[in-house]
Amino acid sequence: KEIRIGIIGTGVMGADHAAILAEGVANARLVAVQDFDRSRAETIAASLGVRAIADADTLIGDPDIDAVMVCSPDGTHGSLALKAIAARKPVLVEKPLAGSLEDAEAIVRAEVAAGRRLVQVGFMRRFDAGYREMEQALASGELGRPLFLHCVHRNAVGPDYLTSELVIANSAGHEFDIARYLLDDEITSAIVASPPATRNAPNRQPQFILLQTGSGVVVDIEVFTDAQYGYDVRAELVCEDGTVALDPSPATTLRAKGHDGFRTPADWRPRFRQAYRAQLEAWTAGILTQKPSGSSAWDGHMAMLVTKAAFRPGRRAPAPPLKSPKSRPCIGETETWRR
Ligand code: ISE
Repeated sequence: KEIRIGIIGTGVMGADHAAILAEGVANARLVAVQDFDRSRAETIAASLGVRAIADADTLIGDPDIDAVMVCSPDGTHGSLALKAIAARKPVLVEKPLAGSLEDAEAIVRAEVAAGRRLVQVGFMRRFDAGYREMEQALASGELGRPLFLHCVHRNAVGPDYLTSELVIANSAGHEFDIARYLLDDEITSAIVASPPATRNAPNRQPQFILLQTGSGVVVDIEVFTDAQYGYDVRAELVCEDGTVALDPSPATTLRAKGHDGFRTPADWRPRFRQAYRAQLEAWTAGILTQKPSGSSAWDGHMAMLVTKAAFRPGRRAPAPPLKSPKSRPCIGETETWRR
């Protein structure tokens, strides 16, 4: 059986997912795209030989579409995910899950009411080979108990609309999710310190976030969306008996024009290409086997809850401990969230 997929939003990520699907993903076929910019959708549809659909509601309701990807602007994610749940269609929502925490909670509740997992959130790092190896190293027990997770997340240049708050909500959400995943633990506190805005991006400050998990692991995250030189994601997990870190270097070294090293990509797409593909494969396999993997609605909601705790105008005050997920209504209590 083949899952027929429709993509809502053909901007940077929608177009990237469409290209990966067009290259071929097992048991998946892109059949339609939609964008508020109709001509953009039509151009992509024509180049890939799929249908262009005029509006998102029609795409969700289309009987010839089995599953939906939501790649439209962040503020539209929540309502579209709710519509997909109402139509009982599996939906892969780009992060963040919704434009507000309230909307994210509504999605978790709607999914509970629907009685089955329909939502996956596009936190693709869970499918990155490097993070997977970190996970396996920790699981092997050879490193002992985790103590610190050091993270660096740098973009070359952030988009104009990015505010200090969005630096956390839009970028650091990846670290919140991967920290919860790797450590298999909830985040219980968050504080933030920020240096002044840089001359390259006067409208927003870089952010340094310090988290602690329920079992006491300390997670620090530098998020710098205007680092100029390129895309750079690092992580090192320090444990009792050793550490495991993502290896930043690609397979080759480039020597030219006075430099000896490797190129950094301009954005995240080449760095996480393998992860995006693996995420799509896992999503379609999960639909077919009815055993979903990847970030759930609950995970998407938790990333937003941590964002809220981390970002407060006064900044340095420690956040109140977040409520344990076990005490919240959550389909995670009755289902297995993890692979
Ligand atoms: C973007 O949405 C991503 O998903 C990237 O991985 C991240 O590096 C970037 O900061 C986000 O804006």
